[in-house]
Amino acid sequence: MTTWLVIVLMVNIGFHYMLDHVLVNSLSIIDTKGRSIRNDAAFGHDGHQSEWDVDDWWRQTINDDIPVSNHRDLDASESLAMKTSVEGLFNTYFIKHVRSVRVNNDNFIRLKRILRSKFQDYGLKSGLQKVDPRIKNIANAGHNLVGIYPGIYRNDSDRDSILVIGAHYDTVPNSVGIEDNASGSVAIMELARVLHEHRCALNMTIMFVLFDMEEDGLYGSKTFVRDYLFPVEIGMRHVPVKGAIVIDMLLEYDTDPGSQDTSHLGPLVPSWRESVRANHNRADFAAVWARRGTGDTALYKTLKHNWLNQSKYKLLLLDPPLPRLGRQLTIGLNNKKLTPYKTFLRSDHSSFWYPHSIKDQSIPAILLTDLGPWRRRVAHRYHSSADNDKLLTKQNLLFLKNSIDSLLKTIIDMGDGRCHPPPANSVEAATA
Ligand SMILES: *[C@@H]1O[C@H](CO)[C@@H](O)[C@H](O)[C@H]1NC(C)=O
Ligand SMILES: *[C@@H]1O[C@H](CO)[C@@H](O)[C@H](O)[C@H]1NC(C)=O
Ligand SMILES: *[C@@H]1O[C@H](CO)[C@@H](O)[C@H](O)[C@H]1NC(C)=O
Ligand SMILES: *[C@H]1O[C@H](CO)[C@@H](O)[C@H](O)[C@H]1NC(C)=O
Repeated sequence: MTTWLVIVLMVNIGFHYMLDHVLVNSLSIIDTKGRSIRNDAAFGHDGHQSEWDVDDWWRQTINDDIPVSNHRDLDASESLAMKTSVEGLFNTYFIKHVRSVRVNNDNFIRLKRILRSKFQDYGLKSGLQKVDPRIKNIANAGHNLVGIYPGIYRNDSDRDSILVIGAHYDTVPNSVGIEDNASGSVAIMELARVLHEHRCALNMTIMFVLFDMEEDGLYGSKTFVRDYLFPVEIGMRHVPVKGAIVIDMLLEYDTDPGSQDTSHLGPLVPSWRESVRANHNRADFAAVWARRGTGDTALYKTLKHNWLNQSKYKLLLLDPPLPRLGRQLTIGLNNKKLTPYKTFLRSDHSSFWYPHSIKDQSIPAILLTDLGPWRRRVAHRYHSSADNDKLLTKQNLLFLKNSIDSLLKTIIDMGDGRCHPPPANSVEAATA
């Protein structure tokens, strides 16, 4: 989660009414008039699409300046860990290093190469999209790692659609960021692996993205939405985006009464506070952040419908009354009433809510999170060196696994998936 914010809220009640009925049942992209965005004009293209080639566009927009790792980068123990446990995923990729373009960049580059080659092993079309920070004192570029799991209609843009599943893989400079946000990154790698291993045929394309530079101001996700998702997939290929599920911190689970603090978010979403209170303030749930009355709600409902073991692992909605479309989110920190709600913009999902320079459009997007910064055992570790492997308890790993399984079920449900048993020699993911 980032504490940095450029996005400013703006009140513009005038836009609200016309969207209500349009958005509730819609998971596709809408503009301020409630139309699906299918016209080139919005993107400055002339509408001719006969000659373009997806691979060409991929080459132009997704930078390949860090090559795939050769497999020597992965030693045998790492590969084994990969195959046998969710905990192994943390060990393989994330435990050892701070991941920030501000420090240790060589290690981070090495990790980027390894993860990219893993995406390729999983049959994903993968690439690293350069993120130009343009911030003082950052010498190194960031890279979003994109991996596309093609749906059966990937080459037929009239029938294809896209679901983005994203998480940031960078950390603040002083932390290995096990919670924040290796946990979300692990979920991405595992979802990709399992879809591949089960040869799932989906009627929509899944775009897995590991965002860089979240901690520097959501730069990675902004770059992805602005420079790739909108101009290429929506503008050129005309493929509707069903939504984005962003995972940021998804590890901490605590059944002790009083383990969930509601003092910060509670006043903003009283209905959520009530349900937590009724459960003696236990931190035994995953949370979804969504804009009330938008396509976000439908995404949440689909996730909830597919959520596993709900009596043990709850899924709770926080849906503050935020302005709904991009432009409405752009002004308004000035408005004192809305200022407290800015906290709901502090991860990569808000780059889809407010697609940066494409002012009137918005993509349904939800954040899936454990609310770590407001959870007893995490609060004092947040953004510090104490966000480390001590959080990899069996209880936490089982919670993460349940979330990954639930996300998988959601993806297969949304894409009407047909999956196969894995090959006999593979090992199913299991937690320690
Ligand atoms: C789409 O077309 C490309 C190039 O012809 C091909 O390699 C790929 O397998 C096709 N993908 C699907 C999902 O049909
Ligand atoms: C969670 O649900 C799955 C699928 O229904 C089941 O196999 C598993 O045993 C459950 N786990 C727990 C901890 O209840
Ligand atoms: C894909 O599957 C979903 C869920 O069954 C269905 O609603 C949708 O119409 C299907 N889309 C296509 C293009 O077949
Ligand atoms: C994920 O990690 C970063 C810090 O490493 C943090 O700024 C961001 O707020 C985290 N996301 C959530 C949902 O906490």
